[in-house]
Amino acid sequence: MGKFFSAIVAVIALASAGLFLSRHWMPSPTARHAPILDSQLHWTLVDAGVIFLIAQFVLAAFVWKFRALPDRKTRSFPVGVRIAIIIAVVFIGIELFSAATLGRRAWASMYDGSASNSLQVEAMGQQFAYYFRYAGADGKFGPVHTDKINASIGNYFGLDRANDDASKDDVVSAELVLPENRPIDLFLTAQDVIHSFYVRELRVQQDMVPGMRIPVHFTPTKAGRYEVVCTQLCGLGHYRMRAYVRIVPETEFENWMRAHSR
Ligand SMILES: [Cu+2]
Repeated sequence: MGKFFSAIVAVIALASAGLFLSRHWMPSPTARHAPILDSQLHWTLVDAGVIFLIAQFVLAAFVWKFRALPDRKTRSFPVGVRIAIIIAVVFIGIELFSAATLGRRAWASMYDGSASNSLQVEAMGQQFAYYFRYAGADGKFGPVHTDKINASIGNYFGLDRANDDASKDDVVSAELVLPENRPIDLFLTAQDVIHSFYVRELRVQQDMVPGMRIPVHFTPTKAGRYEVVCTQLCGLGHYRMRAYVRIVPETEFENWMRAHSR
């Protein structure tokens, strides 16, 4: 029986590794920072995968070698704890080292400083939809008045267009339209509970937190229509919380903006 369990452990470990290697799990990227993020993800999985396989094979070997036999007695292994601690410290050290080198670069590619020619857009999550806001011709977002938020009249951001000059030309849309090859500063917030903004192709995944305005920076590189999904369980309608981001050539973006300006 011990030999059988040992073989099962090894087979499950190999099958899981095989499943991981059998295909490329992410869709092809459409943002400039994607290669660095993909390489970070790749090495994290390789690292975790190698440790996983070693641990499973050691487990299988122990089950094989020390399985119960009629004349076998239980023995203690006094230095075992010390060896386990050394192994844990080495592995945690490797993880921290990769986070401080590769991981820091990947993080910086999305969160460090914005470009001077960037387009600024706000994204707001609410149960269970996304809304996006552009500053309009004046380049200024109008102030938000939370008491004026009213979905029934389409005032998702709580704007006071009658009294705030900067709000007058703000463009609000349920679809996120972005120009190709231009740096984007996307400011994420939420109205009610924590949501998230995830676009697989853009390699952008960031929580949207009520009361916070979290910036992410990226440059879309390939025109197309991609799904934005919420990856934080945010209520009963979470499964249907999604929007689309449409990446278009610069001139098409300008036309769209003109058509939606007020
Ligand atoms: Cu949500």
